[in-house]
Amino acid sequence: MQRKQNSITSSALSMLALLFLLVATAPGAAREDPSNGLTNIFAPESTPAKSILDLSLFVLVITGIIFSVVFTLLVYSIVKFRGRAVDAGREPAQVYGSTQIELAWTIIPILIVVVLFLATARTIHAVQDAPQPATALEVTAIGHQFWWEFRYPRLGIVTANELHIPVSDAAHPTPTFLQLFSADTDHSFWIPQLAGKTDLIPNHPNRMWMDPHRTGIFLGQCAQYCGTQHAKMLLRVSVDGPEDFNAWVRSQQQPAVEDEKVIAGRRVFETTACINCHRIGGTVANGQFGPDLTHLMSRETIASGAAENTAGNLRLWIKKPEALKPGSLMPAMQLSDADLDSLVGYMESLQ
Ligand code: HEC
Ligand SMILES: [Cu+2]
Repeated sequence: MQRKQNSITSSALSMLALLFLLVATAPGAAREDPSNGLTNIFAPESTPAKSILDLSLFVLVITGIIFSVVFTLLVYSIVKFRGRAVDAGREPAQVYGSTQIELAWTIIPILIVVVLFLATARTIHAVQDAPQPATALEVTAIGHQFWWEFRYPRLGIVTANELHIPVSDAAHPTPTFLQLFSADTDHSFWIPQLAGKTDLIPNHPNRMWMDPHRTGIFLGQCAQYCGTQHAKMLLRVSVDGPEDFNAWVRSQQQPAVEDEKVIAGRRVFETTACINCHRIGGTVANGQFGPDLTHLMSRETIASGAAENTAGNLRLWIKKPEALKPGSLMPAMQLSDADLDSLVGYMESLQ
């Protein structure tokens, strides 16, 4: 009996230690460099992400206190009132009811729940009902199996997978407000350091916003299972300084570069099914099913972060999308090696 109680106590103690370790070590990861492929919910860089972290820490502290109080009382009772040899065969003292104690353990939990409810409601209101300032950038994000489409309606830009937004400081707030749509099934937009998760649901536009406080690359991931290649549906947000952002906008607004040297590749593109699925500004290619390729080479990755945007990967991708992303909705087109080479040359001219 004694041994059993000890083992219960020690396993409960080790759980407490584990919980403490988790909480204590997690912020240590905040120093990670975002470009190494990791992201971190404990290092918010934008107002909504910060409000969510603050609320979670507040809830964690309150529940942590409850846990410690209950746990201490539990250990105390187990030790103090354990069965002793001298008590064998005797019944313990019988205690019936205590109005004071009953009131205390009814009212205190109700108060705690009310406090948690109010704190949560306040954060939800601050995040969801934030007014959109006139200086805000508007972006429409559309989830596709298995890539992201980004449209900037006021700027006339369409791009894919890599979102560019301006940094926002207190003196010149330029938050980004996103409208979220889906072209097929449910997806979820989540950049942990910038904002909470928001789902993209067919026929049900959702909204979210973020105001990044520093420049850099922020990574995220589709957070709602949407099919075979859900895991290779990465999000890459480049938060640019005002000048970089304006330069990016100007270059994206240009039609595709026309280069005589790659005319052969362009002909292959325009005479195969590529144009049914892809748009290239200023050409006959006007497909909507796949990513806009007008400025393909301005992106660092292809296929939603599945591979780096290099000539070798582009060739492999066009030859056999399965090799980089099994289950992707781009078909292998069975092109000859010569056609492939000229096609890749054309793709590389799309600056
Ligand atoms: C049936 C429609 C379809 C056809 C035909 C098609 N593609 Fe695609 N393509 C897609 C889809 C869908 C994606 C996105 C795949 C993903 O990331 O899961 C894609 C992605 C790409 C990408 C990567 C773009 C990026 O930014 O990630 C390139 C490059 C590309 N296609 C080139 C081509 C070329 C060249 C052809 C013709 C030989 C072609 N595609 C034919 C549907 C198509
Ligand atoms: Cu998805």
